[in-house]
Amino acid sequence: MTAVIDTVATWQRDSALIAGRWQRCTELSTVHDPATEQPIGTAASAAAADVDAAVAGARAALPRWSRTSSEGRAALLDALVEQVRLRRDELVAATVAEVGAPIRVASEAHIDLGITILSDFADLARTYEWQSRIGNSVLIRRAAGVVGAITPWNYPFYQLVAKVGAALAAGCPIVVKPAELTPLSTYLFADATIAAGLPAGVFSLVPGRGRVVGAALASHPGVDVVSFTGSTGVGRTIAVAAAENIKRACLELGGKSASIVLDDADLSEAIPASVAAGLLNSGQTCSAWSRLLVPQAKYKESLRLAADAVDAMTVGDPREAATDLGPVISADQKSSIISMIEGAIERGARVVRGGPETPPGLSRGHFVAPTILADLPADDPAVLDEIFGPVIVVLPHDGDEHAIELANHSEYGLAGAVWSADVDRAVDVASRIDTGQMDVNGAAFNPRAPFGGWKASGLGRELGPVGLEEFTEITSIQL
Ligand code: TXE
Repeated sequence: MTAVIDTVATWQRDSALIAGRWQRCTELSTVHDPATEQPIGTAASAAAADVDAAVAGARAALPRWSRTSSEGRAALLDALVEQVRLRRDELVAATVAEVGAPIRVASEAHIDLGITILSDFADLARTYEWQSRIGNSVLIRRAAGVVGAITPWNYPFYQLVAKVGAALAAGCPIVVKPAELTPLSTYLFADATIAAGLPAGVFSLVPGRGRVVGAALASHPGVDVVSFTGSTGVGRTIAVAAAENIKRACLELGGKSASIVLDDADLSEAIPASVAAGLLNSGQTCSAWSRLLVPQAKYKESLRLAADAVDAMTVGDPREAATDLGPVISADQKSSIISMIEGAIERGARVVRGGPETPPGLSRGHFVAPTILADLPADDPAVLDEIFGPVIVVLPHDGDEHAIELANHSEYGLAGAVWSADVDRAVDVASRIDTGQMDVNGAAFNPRAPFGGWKASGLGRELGPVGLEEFTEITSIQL
């Protein structure tokens, strides 16, 4: 694996992909490696006029692409999957370099999972029932138009393919703006779209600043659906811009998901698995289980197991195969995480592991120690606010009803977990949490299960048929 990384030089890109052609941009931005703080590449920083041109190209592609048979779209998606697979190692290397994700996490959770999702959309394009009947009506699902996608830096490739796969399967051309901090994997994906023979304008890439390119895309009258993953604050401004143009906004926003351990659960399984999931990608995962709710009678034992799980983790160079946790994305992100940890300590938190100090030997790079906080009241900001770093707060509960109450005491509702020896009991608890997804006893990821949030976690769903439908409109024809 290390050899793959070593072969990669810097990535120098200066263009936007507009209407099937690379067009040079005058302004560039530098991409840095969060583990070394060194520059690793260059990306274009496009202007609002580039968004106009990309949207025009996408609109020109719409009539043909939306009327291409679903089999034809599926075949092109298959070709795209193949081209992405050819670039798999370079995509992993780019993800390690631009996100700071450890190579194992970059391989499995970013790239291989992303490829699974993309190939699932190829299958779905083939098998989805585009027509259904209700009484004397035929309901036809049709492409909703041009999609504008704005992606974040935490899982740049995964978020990209979740949007692109659904849009292309639905027959929608898509214009993508990746996060400024992590555009490199999206450039590699753009190369794959060209090699796969996607028609001009079906996929466009306009890298640049959120307030310039992202804002222009969100408010563009030529965009029919905006699909955004990022902060709740920016999501709100995008929803307003979309509403002004009466267009749909699909928003995947923040989270503060709870892993609920019931009193009959196997702690030795539930606690390490919850800690691993909560800290995955340095906790920069919207669905991270950043709250761990454990039985009051087993609070002490749970904290000990959580501490053991952290002690078993290796924090450091993401290029090393043994590394579990890399840096966080930026100096800004690090200082926001540290100040949230410090605030919690000032308010009386017990630091079970980690804390605000930089881990020894890791002063270069944006490293934050994996942190477990305990003894905080249920209303503490560290319990309620998304920290988006490697920090888990542990709270004791007095039983199932109290655990449900605590889990639902959040402005967010994206994901979560329940652990119990009794699956029916776990499902009953899971079905009472106001959240888009719940996993029972560490269940496997399902690429067809709708993913998305309640409350401030967003609007709409991604993945599978429900995700595809976000990019469709219905025409009902009465016979
Ligand atoms: O996100 P932003 P930031 C949360 C997490 C994190 C916080 C801040 O809590 O600590 O957000 O991260 C683009 N119009 N999440 O500031 O700004 C931007 O260029 C249109 C959770 O980096 O929301 C990027 O492409 N677009 C999350 C994208 O929005 C705009 C993932 C996300 O950046 C824009 C990331 C504007 N006015 C952060 N301003 C998740 N749900 O997974 C910025 N952007």
